[in-house]
Amino acid sequence: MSDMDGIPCIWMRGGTSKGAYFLASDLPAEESARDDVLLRIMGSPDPRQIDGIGGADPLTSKVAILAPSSRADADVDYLFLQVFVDQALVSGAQACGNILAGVGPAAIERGLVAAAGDVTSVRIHMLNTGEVAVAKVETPGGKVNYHGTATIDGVPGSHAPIPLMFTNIAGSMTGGGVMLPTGTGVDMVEGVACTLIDNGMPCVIMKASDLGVTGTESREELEADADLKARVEAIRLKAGPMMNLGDVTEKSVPKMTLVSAPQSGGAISTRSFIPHRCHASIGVFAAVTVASACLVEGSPAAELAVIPQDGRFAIEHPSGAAEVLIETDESGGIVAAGTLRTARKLFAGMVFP
Ligand code: NQM
Repeated sequence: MSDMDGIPCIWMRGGTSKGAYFLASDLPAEESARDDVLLRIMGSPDPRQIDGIGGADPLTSKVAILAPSSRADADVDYLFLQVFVDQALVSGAQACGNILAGVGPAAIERGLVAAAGDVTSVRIHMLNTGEVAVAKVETPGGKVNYHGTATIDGVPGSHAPIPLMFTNIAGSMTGGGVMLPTGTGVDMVEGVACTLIDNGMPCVIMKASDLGVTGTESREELEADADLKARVEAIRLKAGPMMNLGDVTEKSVPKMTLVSAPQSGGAISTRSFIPHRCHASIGVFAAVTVASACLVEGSPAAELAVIPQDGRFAIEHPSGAAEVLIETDESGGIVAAGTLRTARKLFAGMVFP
């Protein structure tokens, strides 16, 4: 690839995140060459990402790589990559349900999936975890429609709804098809009661009060609290190996979620470190995982949660709440989870590494 070669790219908001969507066939096949290209495109490492298109925030320094599906029960393969802002790191060690919201639209726009009627169901094979998500995308007249009346907290305005449904996401990264990798709902780590859990996203869930905060602080206040961040990171480094994630020093998982009693009529209130910056809202799979933790008897989240009777959990976060739908069987086991997102195509063209 010469310096003059541009790479076709769609810049899209997916849920409460923003990222660059590529076809795998437009990027170098070899991983380290691909990662070098992505670091250059985003402008990393640099806290301002001034020499790239990243937005100087982990939530706007994300990449989706799409390809024709490698399995019969899906339409498109989706690899999520987190491009670190201030480190020369590109990590596939997590999924992303927000960027996932843009995958259906991008796959249709780039011709990987044909629009089928007014609403096209896109089965997305999430390569990071191996599971399949189903997204419903409005496609009147065979074209993706982004305009509509659906709203999600953390995004101004309203857009076309993109419902996302997931099955079999327990142990997505921690393995074994189980939600609780240590086999228990409460582990003491560095003297703090934690739930080590993965129902779509590896998370460590702790009571904010056990870390000396209320859990109602703003993102900025929590990010300025160096002592809190050091304690949370010490817990994370111990929890990683306990969750079968190995040494997590250079990984963006597990996410660290502080929970407190709901403030606005939801199921529970959250503040999440992802893992070093505090999330402006909450990740999709992280929200599903927090809702799941609320159902783990005796856990820190269960002690604070108000469980909804209709399976619709409003997971409160710094800019509102994310709605998670949890379906359970007669024995209370979680069989499916879902959420509503929106996406918006912002720019399509060539990006120059
Ligand atoms: O948990 C941020 C986001 C995410 C991930 C993060 C996500 C998810 O909000 O599914 O969406 O936790 O790093 O985009």
